[in-house]
Amino acid sequence: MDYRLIVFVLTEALFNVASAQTLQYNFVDTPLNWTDAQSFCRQFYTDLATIKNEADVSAVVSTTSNYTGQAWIGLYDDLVNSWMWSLNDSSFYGEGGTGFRNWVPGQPNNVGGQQYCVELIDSPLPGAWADVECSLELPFICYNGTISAIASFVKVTNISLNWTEAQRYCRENYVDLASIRNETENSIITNLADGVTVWIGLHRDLLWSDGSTSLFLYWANGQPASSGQCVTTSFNDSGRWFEDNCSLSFPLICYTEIPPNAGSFLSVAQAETSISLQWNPVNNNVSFVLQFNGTETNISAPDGGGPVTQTVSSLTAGTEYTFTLFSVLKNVRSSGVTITAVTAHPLRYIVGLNIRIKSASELTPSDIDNIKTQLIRMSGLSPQLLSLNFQAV
Ligand SMILES: [Ca+2]
Repeated sequence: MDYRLIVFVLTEALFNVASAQTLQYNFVDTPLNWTDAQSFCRQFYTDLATIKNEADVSAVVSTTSNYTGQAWIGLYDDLVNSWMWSLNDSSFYGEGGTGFRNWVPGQPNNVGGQQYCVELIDSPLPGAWADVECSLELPFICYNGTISAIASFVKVTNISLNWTEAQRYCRENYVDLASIRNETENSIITNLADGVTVWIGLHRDLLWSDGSTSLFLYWANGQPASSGQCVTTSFNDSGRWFEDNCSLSFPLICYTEIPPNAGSFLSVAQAETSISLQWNPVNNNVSFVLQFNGTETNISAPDGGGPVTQTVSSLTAGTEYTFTLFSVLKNVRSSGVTITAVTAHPLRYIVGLNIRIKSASELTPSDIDNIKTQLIRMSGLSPQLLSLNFQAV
């Protein structure tokens, strides 16, 4: 058990390092509204900045040294499309089953900028829904599995919990907080609540422009404060975040994804004038640049995956060459991986010598070494004698 814990922690640390190295942030000093900023980043980089940890915050802050205002990042608040159910089980919902809504007219309205959870109210419209702060303490309805295709729900009214605690309670004691797929289930739960306002499983998170699901948040003091549905990073507040009106114009932070290096880059064959190289694409990368002797060659991986093989020819025999291979994604290169390989030495001479050995006994290793030394001296060969064969005559 201890081992597992250590392995997990190490893996997490390694992953963070890796993720910090695969994003490169770029400060764009052209004020745009958030939507145009998103389009700009998607056209010229990968997307508006996603920030997943404090190392990313530091990397963003260090993109410019002479700007002290705010700049758009990829985080935004979508009041319509970001609602999701606590119970994540596609077989439960079927086609369209996650889309049922029964909002009170005018809701969701995100008053105060922090209404991320949903209550089912008792009045004035019994069974209608409203978005409220998740920190409210309310009774709640749990889902307790499906029997003969009928969902079963349990009312918990003897305790009032905030939404997150209610979710944990339902998951520990039943299945999850209640999901509502249609009018019928909404009526069942409204009757079960019996005049009490209760939590249901609907909630939402802020969204990242690139679809990342990071839960890391780095709000400035007093934020979020319903001051807008798009998010800036503030260069004079250690990179902390502010909600701002999406139509305001700010500079922007884009990021570029740096592709991973190819794996297992090695030389698989060496002839006198050619060297064959092989590597494995990582993350479905198909474009590579091979650099050697001051030249660069663009290489596309063949369809169907598997290792890529490239033979470099017109080389000089017996010579060491250095090869650097880059993966390329959207014109951005990986850090590169370098190997050296030597072309085959030419076969220069074959020497045959007849030596009479005056001994009937078997040769010892030291006898053989003596013979090698004498051969080298007699023939003028360099001391790279690879094999020695004896033949009785
Ligand atoms: Ca509300």
